[in-house]
Amino acid sequence: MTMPASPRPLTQRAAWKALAAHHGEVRGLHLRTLFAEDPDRGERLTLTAGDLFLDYSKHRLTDRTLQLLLRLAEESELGARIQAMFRGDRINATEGRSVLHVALRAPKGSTLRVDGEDVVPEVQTVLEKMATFSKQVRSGQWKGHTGKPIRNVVNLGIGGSDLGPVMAFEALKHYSDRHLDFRFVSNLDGSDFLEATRDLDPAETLFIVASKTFSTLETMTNAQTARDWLIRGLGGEALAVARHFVAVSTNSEKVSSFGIDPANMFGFWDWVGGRYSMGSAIGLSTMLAIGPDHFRSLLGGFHRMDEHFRTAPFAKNMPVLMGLLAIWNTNFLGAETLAVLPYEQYLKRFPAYLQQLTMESNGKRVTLEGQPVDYQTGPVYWGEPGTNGQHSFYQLIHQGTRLIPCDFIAFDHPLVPLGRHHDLLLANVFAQAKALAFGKTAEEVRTEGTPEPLVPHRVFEGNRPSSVLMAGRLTPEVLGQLIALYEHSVFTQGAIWNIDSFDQWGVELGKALAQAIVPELESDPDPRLDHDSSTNHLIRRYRRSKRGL
Ligand code: G6Q
Repeated sequence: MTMPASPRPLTQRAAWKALAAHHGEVRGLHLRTLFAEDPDRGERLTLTAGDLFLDYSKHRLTDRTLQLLLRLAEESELGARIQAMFRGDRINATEGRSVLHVALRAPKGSTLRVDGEDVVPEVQTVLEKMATFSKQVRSGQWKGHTGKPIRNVVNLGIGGSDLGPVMAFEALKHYSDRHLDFRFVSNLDGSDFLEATRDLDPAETLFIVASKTFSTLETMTNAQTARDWLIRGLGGEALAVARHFVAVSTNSEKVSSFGIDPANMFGFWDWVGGRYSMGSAIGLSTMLAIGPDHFRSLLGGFHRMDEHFRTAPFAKNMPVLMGLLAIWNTNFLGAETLAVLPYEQYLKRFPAYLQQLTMESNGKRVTLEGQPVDYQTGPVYWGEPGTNGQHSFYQLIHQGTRLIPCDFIAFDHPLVPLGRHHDLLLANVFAQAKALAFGKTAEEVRTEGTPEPLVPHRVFEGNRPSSVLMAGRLTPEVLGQLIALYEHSVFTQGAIWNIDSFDQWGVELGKALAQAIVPELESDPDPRLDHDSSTNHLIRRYRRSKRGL
């Protein structure tokens, strides 16, 4: 296992100690005061990177805070870690793997090496194969077993092989070919498959089995069910599989033993982590939906942010800054979660996508050296599109007892203008961020003539931090930049916490236990159960109920 040399333990770094002391000095400061004392704050504490604009002025920090956070990044050797990633070092130490999703979006002709071998040409070859296939399907040239063109595409995948494709499909629907219908099946629960396929004609349906390992229980179970469904629907023709199934995987042996022609397999590599894979062949459904040119623009957007992250000085580096804001809010202000609030309905699956990216990456409790951390790591990311959330959970953000930093995401232009909708939408973004920061004092509430007993209920304390992230409009290129921004912010946080942001051992235990329990649920004679009393009882109860007892 290769382990990069680590800097001094986090809480012993000079900048960390200075931040802890500094927090004691500024904890009482209210955003009202910070803004009153610095009239230019709202213009000054902003940053542009590529097509993205970030207003971070409504965070509870001073220039000194920023200075110390930037020093913390230096002391954490963030620069060296960024270089190590781009150099193809095996920075995923516990799995001994390089972490090179940036190679997926590197332009033709550039070079990124893994073990001395330039991986960019293979990436480009797969992209070209995807493009050829996409054009055939989109034009109707690719025919199903009975000679009909494909009308429906069903992606079978889970986790990193599902969340990126679903999110990107929803986000870029505006650019998609509306003649094709896209469905995404991930859950082991059979109702997911049944609902997704109930109105589809097998003769017009293409399944993409998206699985890096081609051994994931959920995806393989769904793929088997899909195979049966297809063969049943096409009159028992096993040959039909060849025209209706393609695979995205790193495992060609398993793909061919499933019955998929390796010619219809789109490969990727073990240096692409599942949750970082939507720019690889895992994005095949995205390319089928929006076409190869838009897919290239999406990759171009990713690359633009990759380059910004790699080259911009930390003080002007948007992902670094966002990562540092998360560190400040999590480790010093004590925030436990972060709400992602896109004011763009097409981004409705973006918070779910980010949950995996952020929480699977930074939900770790030991350092790279295996020592328990003595500080908090990854916050809980969650969210829903605005304005919907305003009519539900925003109450707690405004007046609850917890501190919940928010990322508002909005666009200057709607994809399709419709009356006054966009001005009304944007007014709400600005108003929410303002209300969270400045609130409403008791005096202000009284001035409005509020009866005294109601005054405490109508006071908004304010001082709730938020970022406002904006771009011109939601294009494939902008989406690429937005995702890469969060990816690299996650990297920044992980580097400072000195954890492995690229493994996910935490998902293993439950999987292994489930494998052991399956035969206990399926066996005919009552099995001997050696679990704890709760698990034993749950299994017995389920077995009884299943038999109608
Ligand atoms: C992501 C995780 C995980 C993975 C799924 C699907 O980083 O590794 O979510 O993507 O378990 O794995 P397969 O693609 O191998 O089916």
